[in-house]
Amino acid sequence: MVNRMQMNKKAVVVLAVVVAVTAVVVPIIAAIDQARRQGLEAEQEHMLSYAHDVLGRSEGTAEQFDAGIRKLREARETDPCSERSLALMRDIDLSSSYLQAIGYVSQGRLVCSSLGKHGRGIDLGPADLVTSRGVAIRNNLKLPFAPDATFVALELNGYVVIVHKDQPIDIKTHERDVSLALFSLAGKGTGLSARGPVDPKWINRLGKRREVVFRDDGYVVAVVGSEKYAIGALAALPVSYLDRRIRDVAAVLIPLGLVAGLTLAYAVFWLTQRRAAMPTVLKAALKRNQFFLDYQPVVDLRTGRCVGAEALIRWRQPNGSVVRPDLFIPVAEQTGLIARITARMMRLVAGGAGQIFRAHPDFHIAINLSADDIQSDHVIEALAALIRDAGCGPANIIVEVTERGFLQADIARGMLSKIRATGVQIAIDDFGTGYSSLSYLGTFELDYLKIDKSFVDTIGTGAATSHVVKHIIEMAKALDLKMIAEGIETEAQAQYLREHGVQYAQGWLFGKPMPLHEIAKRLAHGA
Ligand code: G
Ligand code: G
Ligand code: MN
Repeated sequence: MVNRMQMNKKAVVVLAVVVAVTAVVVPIIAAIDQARRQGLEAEQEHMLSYAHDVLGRSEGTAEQFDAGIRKLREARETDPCSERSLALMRDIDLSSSYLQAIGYVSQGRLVCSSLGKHGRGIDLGPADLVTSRGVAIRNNLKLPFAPDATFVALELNGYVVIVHKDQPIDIKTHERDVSLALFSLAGKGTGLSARGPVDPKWINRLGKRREVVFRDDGYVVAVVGSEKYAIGALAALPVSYLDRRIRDVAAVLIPLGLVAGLTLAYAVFWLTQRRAAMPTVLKAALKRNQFFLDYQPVVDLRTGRCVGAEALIRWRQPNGSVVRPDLFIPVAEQTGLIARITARMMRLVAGGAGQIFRAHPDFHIAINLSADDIQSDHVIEALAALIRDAGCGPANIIVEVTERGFLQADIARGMLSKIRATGVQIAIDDFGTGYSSLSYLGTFELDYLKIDKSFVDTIGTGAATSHVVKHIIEMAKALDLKMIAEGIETEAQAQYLREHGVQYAQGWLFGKPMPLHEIAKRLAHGA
């Protein structure tokens, strides 16, 4: 039996941990995977837009090249290096954002340009490729007046423009490791300028399309081709860049998820264990006499004298901690143990209060009954036994019933009537916090109405609900009920209640729940 229970317990722990960790980690992994996929998509978009940027700059260059050469030809100067020609070249140069220079070439030599006359001319060397339109391209040009820079020269009909080789790929990218390239589609993908590693076979993937995006060998690649010129551009990002970012995120999220999962598992396990164990533990507590009573003084508001006390049950666990009734009374009610607890509470009152009743014949003790308690006749016998054993009269006992106890109205009405017939008095507890209809109230035989702490708390606050307490008082008066106000903490509250005719009060202002012998001490001192 013990073995089986231990096995079950182990199985529950394992199950709780597996379920909770799965419940937390699986969504995290799914989220990471989703983030990776979205990241990949976003990077594909980025690459496409970079490739278009590069292409756009090159197309701009090509347009300015065409326009510049057209202007020079339309000028029809007989001497291409005349002062007027040079002035026109400077004009074109200044108004063309992409062009570094525009000039005249004769037999492979740059004779003059927007920069001036070049003496015997600068040798441009042979063309690297010639496009179908007849544009001769030199793609790694060095010029003596700018030895550190590399240029590209585009020549057509004796005119040439010179641009920085890096000009088309000189764009800002969000990611550090982006490869960019501009290439000519004429010479089977001859690179014109590039940065970062570029695989020539990527260019071929474009085929006849205008743009293509794909993944290849660890890269996200976008390739685009121009509609007007025989040029294309590409942008590529190593996937490892994304993986690194995702790994950083996962390195934080997954341990966090594990911790959250384990915490959740522990909480679930702890709660289920506790709940499942409660009835068993309550039974054991009854058997081992772990319940005891504290008593909270009830005072007469006019004289300030202690006229009675409310018995409040507590459960001292073996480890010494004291459990308050709000935690175990509901469980006892749900599991049918409340009758045994009520019986125990009454025996504790009977066992302890005899002496006080003998010394103070007018003293009263209020006991709390739960809704179930007033559904059966047992309570009548139990009260009779309590009165006999405590050696008091029935008027020394007040039974507190919460509004919930009135729900089965007919049975409750009959029971309360029977109890009252024995001379025991009845108080309605926690009044106003339940949901019973007010019209019922007049049909029950009652002696006291306990004004709940939540209404007392509103006194003097100016809150919208602060006038409710006045109505409760008026209603109690109309029904001819005596009043006990609960939870009084300030003299102002006591003053207000006193002025409005409330007779009795309980609260920290007068005394917290305490052992019965403390109450006896107070009575002896006449406090
Ligand atoms: O003072 P304390 O926190 O213990 O009171 C909590 C609530 O528990 C009170 O509202 C009171 O009505 C209820 N209570 C205290 N003792 C008993 C008891 O013996 N039986 C029942 N049914 N309720 C009790
Ligand atoms: O059964 P009943 O609802 O009357 O229980 C009253 C509850 O309110 C108990 O838990 C008791 O300890 C608590 N209590 C009693 N007087 C005061 C008080 O003046 N202030 C506060 N905050 N709690 C009180
Ligand atoms: Mn009470």
